[in-house]
Amino acid sequence: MHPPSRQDYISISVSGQGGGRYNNSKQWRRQSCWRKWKQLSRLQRSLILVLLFICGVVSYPLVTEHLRGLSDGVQDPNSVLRPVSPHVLPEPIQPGQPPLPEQTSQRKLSNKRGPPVFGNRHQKKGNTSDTVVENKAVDSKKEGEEEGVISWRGAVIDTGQATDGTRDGENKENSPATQKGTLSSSIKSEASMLEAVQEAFLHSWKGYKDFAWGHDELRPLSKSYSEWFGLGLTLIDALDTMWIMGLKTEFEEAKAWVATELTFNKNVDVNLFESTIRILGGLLSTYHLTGDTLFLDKAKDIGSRLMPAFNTPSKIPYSDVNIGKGIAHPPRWTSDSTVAEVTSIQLEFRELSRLTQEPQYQAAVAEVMKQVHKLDGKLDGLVPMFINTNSGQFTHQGIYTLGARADSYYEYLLKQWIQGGKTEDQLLEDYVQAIEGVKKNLLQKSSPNGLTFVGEISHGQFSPKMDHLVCFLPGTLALGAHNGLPADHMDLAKELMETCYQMYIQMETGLSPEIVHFNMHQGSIRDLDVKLADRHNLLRPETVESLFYLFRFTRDHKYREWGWEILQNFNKYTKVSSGGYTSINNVRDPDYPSPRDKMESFFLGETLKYLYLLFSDDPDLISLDQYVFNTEAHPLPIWPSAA
Ligand code: DMJ
Repeated sequence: MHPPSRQDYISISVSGQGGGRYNNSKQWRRQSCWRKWKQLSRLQRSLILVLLFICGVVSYPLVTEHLRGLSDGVQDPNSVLRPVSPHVLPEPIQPGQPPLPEQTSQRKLSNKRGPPVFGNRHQKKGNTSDTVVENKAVDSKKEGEEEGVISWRGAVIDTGQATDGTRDGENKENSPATQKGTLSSSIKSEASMLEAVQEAFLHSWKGYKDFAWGHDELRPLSKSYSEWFGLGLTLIDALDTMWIMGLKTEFEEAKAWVATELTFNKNVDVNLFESTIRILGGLLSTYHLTGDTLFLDKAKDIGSRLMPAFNTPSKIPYSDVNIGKGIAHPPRWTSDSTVAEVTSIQLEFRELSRLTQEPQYQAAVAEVMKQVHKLDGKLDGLVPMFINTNSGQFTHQGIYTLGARADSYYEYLLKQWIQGGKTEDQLLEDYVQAIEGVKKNLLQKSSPNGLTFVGEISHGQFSPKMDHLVCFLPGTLALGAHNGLPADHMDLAKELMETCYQMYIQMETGLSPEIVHFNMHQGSIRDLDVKLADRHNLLRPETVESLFYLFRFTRDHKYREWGWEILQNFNKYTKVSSGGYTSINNVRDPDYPSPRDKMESFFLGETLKYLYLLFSDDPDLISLDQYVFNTEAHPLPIWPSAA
């Protein structure tokens, strides 16, 4: 038995090997107080109540004085409160520089931390490797086409002009846009919000380091780990997050592991998509941020080992590759691949070609895009979920979703276009057409409150089902508007952002389930329902990802407030006292959300990174005019020709 914990989150502790149980200290305390209260006589209870009332009256002026001091402690010279010290950023760490002796992962967070100065390698002019893809992209521009103006079905899109009226970084704290919302009194300063995310990261890292070091994922309850590919997935996914958060000691420890322990010469099957977005993407991004060629060398190694996946009759890649043997294959039960998987590896392979000047990586993924562009079976630009690696045709047609198996196809259309300097018109046309397809076929309003949501089409029937995964869409739409796409993309982004937030706050834990079903009939009591099987939360990033984009482009502080609430709820319901955070089974039961004993690598790679960037006031901390995030939140440079 464990004694009740004093922590203010539900403490999940383990009694004995493998057996976890909730130790809900708050509830325990409540029950015990209530029991004692019931044992008192009526006279005793009355006396206590009178005393409490008198104390309240006497202390009222002191309390209000105290609260006033809290709100204007900086101005009031008599206030006993000290002003909140601004977040002082640390000196950047140089590649190879040893960590300072006082920096341990257990240390208290000091104010002397923050983002390092980035390598900015993409900004180097005259680097021949920068020109490989750039020239090709320029060639693709049609003759006579005006710079930055694309026409799609009669609509002229000025791609040089942000339709949200901003350039990333232009919105300053005192701009009119910032006055749209103010942080409520429950919300902290920028410094303390950043610190709260760092604490969440360090708590996760502690669990990973103590129980899963060098393995794929932490199992925080059983204080062990699980393997997927056996390649240190969490560690690699988290590298650039640590760099961005300025966690030097942790970054150096992880880098040492990459240098000495990480090998891809292993007889293991890996999923092409997952290893591309997490491992190749993570290594490329860390190379760009640090300038350390260790990460580029590792990226080349994994990139070349993944290439056998493209050796298929159709050139549409297989889902799995054995990176040791160089043999690829589809899943055992089918020769299909998932559409999102084969169309969401392009940012990474294109960047690998640009850096190495070896065109085969870019050629392989461009071929996939070319084929998918031409395929029949789309519904107004929306794609089915499966594609056959022999025939190169869509299969299992009839289901159209922005959720699982299709989601990042749409994301990568826009992002490849941005990465390449907004010159590859076909990508833009496919993206804009798909968004029109979403509006025409998938967009509906819920009842009673009229939330805009993205449903699915299943064999001609509309289904009001929306995956949490779809919550990447507000961010992507906002990014498009920022890059000159129609202003109504931004309007839609804001509406969907509200819906995604509602998917959190309407749940008893304040955390979103994996899937919701919206009500559309008149007289509905609530806007959304959750089926029993869909009540889990895997610590996914999509909503906080979109909050980050929306805040960057609007500076509306409500998005930060929403992100702050979500972080608090992760802390309350998914934090494990011995280290790490866990996926949960039931977002509707705050007393027992039923932990799953797994911390996904994207919690460190994406969720906490986006929260950190959301709370940072610095628009140059990964500027959206210089970087494009891959679908695992690893920033890759926008190619220099576009800058
Ligand atoms: C991540 O691996 C990526 O964000 C991917 O695009 C979708 N699934 C997870 C996060 O939910």
